[in-house]
Amino acid sequence: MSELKRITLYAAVESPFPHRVRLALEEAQVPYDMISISLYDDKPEWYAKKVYPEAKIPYLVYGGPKLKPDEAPSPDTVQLPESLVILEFLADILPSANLLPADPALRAKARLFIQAVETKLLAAFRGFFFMGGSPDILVNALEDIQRMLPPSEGYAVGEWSIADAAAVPFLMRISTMLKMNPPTLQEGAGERALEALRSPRFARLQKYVHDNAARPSMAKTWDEAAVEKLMKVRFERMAKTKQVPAPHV
Ligand SMILES: N[C@@H](CCC(=O)N[C@@H](CS)C(=O)NCC(=O)O)C(=O)O
Repeated sequence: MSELKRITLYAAVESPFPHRVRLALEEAQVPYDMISISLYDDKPEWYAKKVYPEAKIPYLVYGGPKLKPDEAPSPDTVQLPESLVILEFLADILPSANLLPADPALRAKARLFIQAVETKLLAAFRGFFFMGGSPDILVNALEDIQRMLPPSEGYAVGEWSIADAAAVPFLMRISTMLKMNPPTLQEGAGERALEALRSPRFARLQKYVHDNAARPSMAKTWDEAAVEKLMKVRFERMAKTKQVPAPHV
């Protein structure tokens, strides 16, 4: 394997998309520099100007020297947006970390799981939490995800993989956000969703989240207080302005 280059990740602790990438980096046990980007009103101007014109996170730079926060990465580095593309890139450059299984059938299964997360789970997450949709939207999507897990134990495709990195940042935030009972939800919707998720019907998904939460990669990357703080501000703003958020979270 060629020598590993420096990895720099632009991220924010509260956001699920960069959380995916951090989980994979921690699981691979490779060093990386993280440059924190404040989101929304506080987003630094230099980020769009010097780093990524769309100004979203995550953004990964592979190669080059250590970067100061407001410095432009060198053009001869690999620079990638999009959390799922970054996860695949990490699996490719870090083959010994087994971020994806070697078996083609299991790799395909991992990608199907990721696709279900990106389409069904994210749509339900937005529909329920941000657009005041019914609890069934969330419960049905979570049932779809649960159904794709191995029956009694193990991660999405057996051993831990980037399929788990894709899903678990959202699953962790769903529990946290339900406990907050956001003002954007329909009356009683939060309690109904929470009751369903805590019921035996979701025993397998509960075990899956618990097993992921117990991994050192989660301990190093999950900051529930930071997530709560940011989401509280966002929910209050949405409830006040009845603003439907852009298609990101
Ligand atoms: N599809 C992208 C979504 C990235 C995304 O929407 N990130 C949000 C934070 S969670 C963001 O940067 N929002 C700030 C903005 O759009 O101004 C991915 O998977 O990386």
